[in-house]
Amino acid sequence: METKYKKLEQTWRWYGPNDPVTLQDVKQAGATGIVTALHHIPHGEIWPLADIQERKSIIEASGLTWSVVESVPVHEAIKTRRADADKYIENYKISLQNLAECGIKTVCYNFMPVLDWTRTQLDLEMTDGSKALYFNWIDLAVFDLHILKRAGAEEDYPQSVLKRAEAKFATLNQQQLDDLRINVLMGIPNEKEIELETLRSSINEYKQIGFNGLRENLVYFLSSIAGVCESAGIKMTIHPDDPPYPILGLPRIASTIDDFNYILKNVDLPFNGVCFCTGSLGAGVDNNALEIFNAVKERVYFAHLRNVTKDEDGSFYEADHLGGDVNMYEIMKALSEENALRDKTIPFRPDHGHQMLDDLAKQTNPGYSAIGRLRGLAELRGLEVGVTGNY
Ligand code: DNO
Repeated sequence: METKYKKLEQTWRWYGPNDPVTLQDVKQAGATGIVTALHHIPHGEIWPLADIQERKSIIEASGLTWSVVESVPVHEAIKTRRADADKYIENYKISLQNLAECGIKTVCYNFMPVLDWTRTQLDLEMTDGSKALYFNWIDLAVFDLHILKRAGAEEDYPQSVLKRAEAKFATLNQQQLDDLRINVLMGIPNEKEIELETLRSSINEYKQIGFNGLRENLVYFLSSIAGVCESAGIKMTIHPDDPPYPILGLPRIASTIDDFNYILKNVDLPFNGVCFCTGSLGAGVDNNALEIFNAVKERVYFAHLRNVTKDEDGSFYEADHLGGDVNMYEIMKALSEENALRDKTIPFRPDHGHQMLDDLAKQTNPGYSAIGRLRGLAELRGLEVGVTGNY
């Protein structure tokens, strides 16, 4: 059937050769593009051409393509604009040039202080026995007050949360507190772990910077890399804060429609784009993911599709891709309309997935086991055919 639509590019996050999910598995799931990064290179160092080429050939030898880099991490010195920020920005520019030389031109990054995405539990059992990632305000408050012991933390929570946190803390044993600490501090597989001490000193550093300062630092970073991106054809896509509100006293600047408008308008060039993540945005009680998409759609160069179910205090768990609070049907329609206008197809990946079936007995990366994502991709792919008629 003739339609104006073309298919979105179906991609899959792969953590590299150590990922328990193999490239062959990815092919069986039906994705054609790979989203990956050189996780072995410490944040801030240059990504050598040879390492990029090696990774690219491994991917291509399996008949797949490396479509998106997620992420080239932004060093903390840049986010905080320390005295040596410019040195790290220069390194970043060289990494981008090296990637462009290998034909890899869509880059995802985030500007979240210290911690990347944050959850308090990684195995919340669903009624069907599968396991999901969970962010619970009560547990975060327990971490903040009793593990991190942040000065002034109690001022950041409503009385009702503080009360419930105290009651919960009284029931937890040392093992449970250790698990909570590990979950909150958990980072990206194969990358350096954050220690409590580092988190404490970063919190102090960001206190001086604040919301406006962090925004300015992002604009400075984007303005500094603009020339390289525009001339090499790189598209930068900022990942929304996850969750999309301040936690642990740290500022957040990529959480709301106003934030994205600010980011795009202040460096108003095509390279400056957004990774549209329905799960991160959907966790904001005041966010409407579709409204945000419509506001920024011309600059969306990558999409993460996943769903969340929130409760009244803003805690949320990761729902099935076609379940939860985000209306994925509306999102898929809007994304497909935008994609129809593009020369270059928009890549999306099924973001996270429940740990289910055989994966329940396996060692998996939280959110990134194979079968839950396979289910997500299959559902999203079917949804796309349904909304576009592009069979
Ligand atoms: C979590 C991911 C994030 C994301 C980075 C992008 O599953 O969506 O870790 O990769 O924030 O820089």
